[in-house]
Amino acid sequence: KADSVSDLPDEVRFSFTKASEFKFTFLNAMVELNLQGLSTNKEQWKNLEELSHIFNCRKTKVYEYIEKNWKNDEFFGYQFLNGMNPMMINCCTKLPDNFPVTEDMVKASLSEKSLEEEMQDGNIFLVDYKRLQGVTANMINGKQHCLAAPLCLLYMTPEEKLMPIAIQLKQEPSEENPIFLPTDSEYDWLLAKTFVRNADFIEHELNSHLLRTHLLAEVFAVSTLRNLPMVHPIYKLLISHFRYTLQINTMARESLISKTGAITLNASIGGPGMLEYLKKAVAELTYSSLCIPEDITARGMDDIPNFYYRDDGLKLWDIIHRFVQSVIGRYYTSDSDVQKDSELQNWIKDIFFNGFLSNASTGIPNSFSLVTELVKFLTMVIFTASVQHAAVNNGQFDFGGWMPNFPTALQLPPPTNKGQCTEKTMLQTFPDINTTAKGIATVYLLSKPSSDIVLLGDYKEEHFFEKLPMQKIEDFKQELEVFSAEIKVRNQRLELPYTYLEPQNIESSVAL
Ligand SMILES: *[C@@H]1O[C@H](CO)[C@@H](O)[C@H](O)[C@H]1NC(C)=O
Ligand SMILES: *[C@@H]1O[C@H](CO)[C@@H](O)[C@H](O)[C@H]1NC(C)=O
Ligand SMILES: CC(=O)N[C@H]1CO[C@H](CO)[C@@H](O)[C@@H]1O
Ligand SMILES: [Fe+2]
Repeated sequence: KADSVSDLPDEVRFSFTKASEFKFTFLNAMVELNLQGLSTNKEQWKNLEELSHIFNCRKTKVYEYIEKNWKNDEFFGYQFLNGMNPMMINCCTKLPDNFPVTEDMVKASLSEKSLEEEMQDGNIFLVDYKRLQGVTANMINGKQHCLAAPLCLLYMTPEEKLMPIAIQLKQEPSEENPIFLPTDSEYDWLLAKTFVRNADFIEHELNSHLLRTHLLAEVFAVSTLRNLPMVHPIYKLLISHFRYTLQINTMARESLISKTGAITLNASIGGPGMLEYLKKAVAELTYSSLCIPEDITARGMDDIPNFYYRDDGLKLWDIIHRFVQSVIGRYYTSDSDVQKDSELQNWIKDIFFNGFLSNASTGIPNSFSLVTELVKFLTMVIFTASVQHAAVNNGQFDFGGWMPNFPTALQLPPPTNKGQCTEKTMLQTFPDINTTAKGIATVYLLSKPSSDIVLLGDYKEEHFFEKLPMQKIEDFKQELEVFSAEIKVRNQRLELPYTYLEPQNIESSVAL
């Protein structure tokens, strides 16, 4: 019910440091990035060297890597595992009926076996943006923009490279909806991949990032503030994981997704399309998809090699789970302690009714009867607010700063035939110069850490004072440190290190 930040209670507001550093002011970001000269330039890009040249400050190592490798199929595949949105890819054991890929089409991409055999062996993967079908695309700079709802098939080669092997840009198969292949002309294939990247941008920002971390953390935060007194052990355990969440979300509603917000106006999905899309995403939200061990298994992603989001995420889930279990075990010594705690029961009911609209099929409980259920739920809450948010938030500038890799908006419709696309088509499809600049400023702002950041495990505000939970917090920190060292060793052998889930890069709450 807070329309603006001033409606929020003092204790959940930003500190002075954070407030003065962080404003969703695009002007500031544009100035910082030296882009202000572009804000009224509604021309199209004439070539990509221009983009590379104009935007040349504050590039990160990953940014530079991507600028060099964005056209590369192997890197395109890599991003489904370790890019900004590791949530979309599934193992594919049977082609969907609306994606009629034939053996002939993919023969050149496979090693020896047939597509059918590779599917049986678990080497074929699918990314399906079907939620985008029928969603209204946005008007930007007075021009109607376009959205695809692509399907993309990938193959894990014996050399452990995940390669895209077929892309269909719309859901309904037809003559005007060809299946693009790596053997097509350079620009046919590149443009098909570009539509996938734009669809991924939308899925990422609105579903993986906004809905599944920011908005859920808000649900948990509000229920905690409404139902648990400060002396309650679960309040003490959780409250630091909600630091700044209500304010950042209120600001995001005002500046990014309100009627005049940057994403509403300047990304390819905005206005009515954003709500159409979010309704679908909410309807598909389930408890098990928020619990990484279950989510990975449900997607058939247990065994695929080089999936660092999974490796690090599962490890962190376990560390958090052990920590929660040890603290909660101190206060709830039997299941009946859980059943009798009416404040706790009201807490989960509020989450169920107001956060998940009383939809029992989501799997979200509306009461707790076992200590183990409680421990799992609290693990999910802490994981969502910290680890999951870090995975989808912190690399936004790394992966989205070089616009062609993560375009916020596209202005030509998906091609309906092959052999027509040239470099010019691609440049005409990309967003205008000032739309691009706004996009860069947005992803820059959204991944710029604040100087008063609190990291996972750093319970700076001391709510607990009993010996046992204090000790468990120390143990938790220790485990995170050990894990951090393991990741560093692993990363040394990677061409592109996966750093987003290194504990010293994980903020304890959704605060950005
Ligand atoms: C781009 O510049 C034009 C003026 O040339 C302006 O009308 C438009 O609002 C700008 N678009 C964006 C996305 O900033
Ligand atoms: C309830 O959740 C299930 C599982 O996610 C979903 O299939 C169903 O559409 C949802 N119902 C509503 C009314 O959103
Ligand atoms: C917040 C923001 O960047 N809004 C811009 C989005 O685009 C419109 C025009 O399409 C501009 O007027 C806004 O300034
Ligand atoms: Fe965020």
